Amino acid sequence: MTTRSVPTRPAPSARRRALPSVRSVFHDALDQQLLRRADGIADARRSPPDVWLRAAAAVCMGELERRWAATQAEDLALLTRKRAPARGEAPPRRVHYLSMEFLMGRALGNALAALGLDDEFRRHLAASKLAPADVLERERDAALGNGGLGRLAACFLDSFAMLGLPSFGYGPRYEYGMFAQKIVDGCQVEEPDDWLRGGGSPWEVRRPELQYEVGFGGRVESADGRRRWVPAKTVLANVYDFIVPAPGSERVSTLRQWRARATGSIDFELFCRGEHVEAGRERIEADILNWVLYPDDSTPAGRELRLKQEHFLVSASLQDIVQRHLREQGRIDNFGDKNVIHLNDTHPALAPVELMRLLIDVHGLDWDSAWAQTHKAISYTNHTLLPEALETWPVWMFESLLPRHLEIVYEINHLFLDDVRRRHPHDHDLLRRVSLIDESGERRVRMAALSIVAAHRVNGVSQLHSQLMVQSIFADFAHLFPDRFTNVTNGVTPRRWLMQANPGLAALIDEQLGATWRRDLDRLHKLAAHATDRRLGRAVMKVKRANKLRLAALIEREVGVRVDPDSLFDVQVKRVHEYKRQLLNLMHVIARYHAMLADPEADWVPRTVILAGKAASAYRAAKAIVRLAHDVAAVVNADARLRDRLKVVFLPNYSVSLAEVIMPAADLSQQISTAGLEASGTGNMKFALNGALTIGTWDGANIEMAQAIGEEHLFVFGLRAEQIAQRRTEGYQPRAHYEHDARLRGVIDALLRGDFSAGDPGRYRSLIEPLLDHDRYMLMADFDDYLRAQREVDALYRTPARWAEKALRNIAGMGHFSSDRTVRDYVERIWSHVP
Ligand code: 26Q
Repeated sequence: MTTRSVPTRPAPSARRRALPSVRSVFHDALDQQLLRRADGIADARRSPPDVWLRAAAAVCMGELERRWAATQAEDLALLTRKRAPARGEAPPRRVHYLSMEFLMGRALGNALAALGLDDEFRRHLAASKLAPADVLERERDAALGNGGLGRLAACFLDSFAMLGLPSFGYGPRYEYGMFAQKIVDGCQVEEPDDWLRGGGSPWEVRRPELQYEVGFGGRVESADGRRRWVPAKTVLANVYDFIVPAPGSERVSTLRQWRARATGSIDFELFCRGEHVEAGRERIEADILNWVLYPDDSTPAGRELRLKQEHFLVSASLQDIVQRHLREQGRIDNFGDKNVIHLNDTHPALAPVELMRLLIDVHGLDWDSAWAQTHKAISYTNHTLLPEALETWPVWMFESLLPRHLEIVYEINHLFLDDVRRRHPHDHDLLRRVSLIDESGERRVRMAALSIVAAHRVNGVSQLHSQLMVQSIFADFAHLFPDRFTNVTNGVTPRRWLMQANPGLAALIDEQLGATWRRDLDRLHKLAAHATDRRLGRAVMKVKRANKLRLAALIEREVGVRVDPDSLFDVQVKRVHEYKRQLLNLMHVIARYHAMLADPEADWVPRTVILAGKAASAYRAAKAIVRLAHDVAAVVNADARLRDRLKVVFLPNYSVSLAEVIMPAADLSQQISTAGLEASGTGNMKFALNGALTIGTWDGANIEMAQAIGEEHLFVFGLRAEQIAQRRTEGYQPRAHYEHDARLRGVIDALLRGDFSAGDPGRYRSLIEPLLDHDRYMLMADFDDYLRAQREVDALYRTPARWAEKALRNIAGMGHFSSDRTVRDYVERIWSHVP
């Protein structure tokens, strides 16, 4: 076993280059764009901020492309150098991060900061009487992801650039990203997110010289003892690169996105017969692959189009990787020594199968050599323990779409099960449980089993999650391959989530510590020594108040509710899912409402409860929760007896850019999932990094945050994962909580009576009644302790100096949760490891 490292430092020559040319070009490019606007018809339709946006992006692109070429040249030199590695030094590998999702958000702010052009930009705009935000906010989010998993991939690209890691991200170029959420009469309505309209993204670099064919369907032939796939249909895969820079690094990282195109043109004969739609069928079929990002409702629909999309991503990416490898190395038999292929969940789990097919059928390796290279290259991250969320595909569908791939899956399974049988000769049930084919009903291919067998490393995303993973869903595999499983706790990029989103706080930290924390987030720990400094505490709260004013203005603009910036901003923003328990949050709001009405003269701490998040379109309970948030808000916000001391706001269309405004303005961060179910969470990190205090369960990364910050500086409540499991085995009876707790009874009765149903009493029956019988996510069990923790929150908020001290301790503890650290951990524990 050898340990090899992936280099993560930019070459010194790259660091020295300065940027005078960019600055001078800046002015000219802007002027040109503005002139064209005056003259041109197309540009006349754009507003000045839109013109500035395109102009600034164009200027950045010039420099980004230069850096991209330099980065590629350096990587090439590094990966092809002839010199043998010195003792202890390791041969380099390139990391390929395959993901169906990259939730990038906006790019201009990041690019300007990374290229050191933000001051210049501000000065130019000032002359036109514009603020940077006027322009930055015109950019549409690239929302090609659902939530945490997709945003994590985007944070990793940022850290790849920062660390100078030779790498490529690979993803699909969806024409419609995460749907836009509209609220109509309190209900979520989904609208397509046409993010490319009006001229497309200014950040894409089309690379026409690269093009691959991706096959579907057909049959498998044998010739000269070799198997050969003859697809029934092929589509072309075209490349759109997205370049990601980082401040203080000349190195950039790349997101390579694939777009499907028809191989042929229209069927002219059909066209001439007037059958226009039929004539264009091939083009439309190819196009459909690019249309939409599938929503995560944690119950994969198993739709054929999704499998096609996954295969399209994987096949195009692997052809690109193999071709680059051959160009650089001139041989295929060292593929796994030079390349990492990382699977972001099982969505790209066809990668090992496609790689085997390419190595054997196309490049002539024998099975064993191909498998050795594949196993060296593949690693896999799991992001969920919910068994119903594990991806499987019906064998018949797999076979009709990917016949050769199914043969390879069968052969991998055959060899794997032979090995298991040898090691556990009498355990027939074990074979059934670990088989890559689920034979319990309709035969299905298990993508997680495939990923584990193929990968040399499998990781979870927080300590608890990684531990539960090997004890629960993957227990059999962990016994078979004890060394394969590891943990890498998630992180977030401090560039976007602190420096860019909260420049006021960043400047304050600079004043206190100097600027070195910007390159090494661990240095934030030095703030702890100043946590009781009253002046600093006041300064932190002053920045917070300015951020709250900004959010308050946004709230008034978006939903027409006026909120008190001096109230406690209590925030829960994330995908809406039952296990995340937005309903528990609303139950607290109702209990508080009842308590305030019962004692209106008491000295209540004013609160603004802010929620945002999307529900998957087919997920009825989640949609009901969104509606309930609106119904509760309508009642509470209109009740004059509260004298504005409680407000509830649901902000529609949660997105990366909305998060950038919300996170810096939060006082309280709600991270209240049922313990054991939130793999990690990353919103929790963004909040704490911005000085919010967490009210949370002992779950996911909350635990490690509590350990880093000091448990006494968070509001921890609720059953722990092992207690949850114990309750379930004992026979959990939620109704007993209802019977014993008058406040809980008050809340449930009010919901069932229709107090929050606008004259439609049955509206929430199907959401609430199950709480009394099964309460799968144990809201009833945690309700009392949640209210206790909420009282502690109120008590602390009454003493601003103590609150500020804790806010500082939270920030100080967050150094560990930079995605730079996460990526270093991946390099060390996973990507440097060659079995
Ligand atoms: C699968 C098949 C078909 C259609 C959709 C999907 C699908 C898509 C997205 C399934 C799951 C997802 C997304 C999962 C996700 O975001 N998980 C989150 O990952 C974060 C990063 O590791 C964690 O912090 C969160 O705890 C976890 O919920």
